[in-house]
Amino acid sequence: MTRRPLELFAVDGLVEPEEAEIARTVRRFAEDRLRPEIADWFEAGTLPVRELAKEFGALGVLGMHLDGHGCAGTNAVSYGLACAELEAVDSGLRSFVSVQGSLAMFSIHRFGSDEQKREWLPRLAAGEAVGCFGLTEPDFGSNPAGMRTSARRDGADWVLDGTKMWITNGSVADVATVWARCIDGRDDGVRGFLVPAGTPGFTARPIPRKLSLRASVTAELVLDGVRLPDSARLPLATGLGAPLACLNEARFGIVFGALGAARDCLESTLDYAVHRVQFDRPIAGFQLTQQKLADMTLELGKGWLLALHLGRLKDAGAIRPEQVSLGKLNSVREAIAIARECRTILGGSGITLEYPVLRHAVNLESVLTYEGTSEMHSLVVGQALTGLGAFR
Ligand code: TGC
Ligand code: FAD
Repeated sequence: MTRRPLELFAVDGLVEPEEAEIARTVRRFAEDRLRPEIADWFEAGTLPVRELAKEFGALGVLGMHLDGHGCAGTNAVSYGLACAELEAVDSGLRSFVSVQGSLAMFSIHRFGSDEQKREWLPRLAAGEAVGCFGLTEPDFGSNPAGMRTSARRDGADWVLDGTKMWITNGSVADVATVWARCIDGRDDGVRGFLVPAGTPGFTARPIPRKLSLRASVTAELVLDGVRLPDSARLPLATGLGAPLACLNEARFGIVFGALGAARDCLESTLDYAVHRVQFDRPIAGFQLTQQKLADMTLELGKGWLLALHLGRLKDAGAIRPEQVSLGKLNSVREAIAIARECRTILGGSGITLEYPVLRHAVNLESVLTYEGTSEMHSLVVGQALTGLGAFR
């Protein structure tokens, strides 16, 4: 008889019944609807975004931690647990939900006008519209402060020029939150704009031949003289702090999400190890295998406890950005280590799509890089400890 690794940490007792019910509901959907398809989507390098968006909308996970405008209004822990259940199937699925809810919707919810909220949030929550979030540029990834995408005032309008790179959902989105540097002479601050798909001068090109996050759409956005009315500007977003505040939300989802991937690796590997026989014994019975299983269980459990703690801090309105960085750094680092170690236990079987482990491992390479690389999060923590910024 095997036990689920997280049972050893009695984590169920740390979750409220309502939170557990949300996690169970998302898990059922993930296992019944998404798990049977994911290897094919990954192999084909595709995701049926439009179809899934509506199903995620009906499930209530799009912008679930936001209030009003058709959003579910759950607490942060519930949102985190939902991210874990989705990422237990594939990081690309959690990525879709993160970008839609925590980046596109959050940017409108926090920084948008009432009119923008009314126009976009109910449709985005229902999955009738898809959103994306364009901050990164070809030459400015870790350092978005250097962005070149510009917003120039022309009469009552704005004209946007520039390129955004690696944008999740970019080529399927109905609306893009685009961050640009204002160049109207008096003001060089960063501003956010809502750019509807089909606006003249706005194009999106899918990035092909990805080896990671294959069940996710990633695109380059080009803005070539895109003319927008002032009503397309997010009125409350002034400065780089605005997009960075959105990132806190998505990074929080990853704190839980990456551990969902790690949990899936460990559970499937445990199951394999007790059935796989070598030298006339299940490989789970060898001490070296047990040491790997014990060490991975320890890191998964520690990460889960940290995630729950950060979730409680967030629900109390007391979480700081450097604490989110601690969580993202730990969860992704340990999840990747767990995925790679699990792969060794699976032997040759571990390199196929029959098992989720190598798929999770290569996905986690993207998760390690996006939403701030592990190096950036180390530097955020280093700055919080020393008071000295070491970015530049
Ligand atoms: P710095 O001078 O430190 O800050 C500028 C202003 O922003 C404020 N701030 C924050 N506010 C809220 N939350 C945070 N986490 C914040 N970090 C900084 C700060 O207080 C300041 O405000 P003010 O009022 O004084 O102006 O900025 P910096 O240029 O030194 O940069 C700091 C650094 C390196 C941490 C930041 O640039 C950074 O986080 N870089 C990483 C970039 C990143 O994470 N990009 C992610 C793009 S989106 C994405 O990857 C989506 S993937 C989604 C998916 O598919 O799941
Ligand atoms: P770089 O910033 O060039 O970094 C390269 C390496 O240099 C990294 O190891 C980095 O840590 C290191 N480095 C850089 N500066 C320093 C320093 N000061 N000290 C030490 N090391 C340093 N962006 C969006 O805006 N929206 C999205 O939806 C989105 N989705 C994405 C989806 C995928 C699949 C991927 C892969 C990326 C996505 N991104 C998105 C972009 C992502 O946020 C960036 O890739 C990330 O911020 C890193 O930027 P970069 O790739 O330009 O790497």
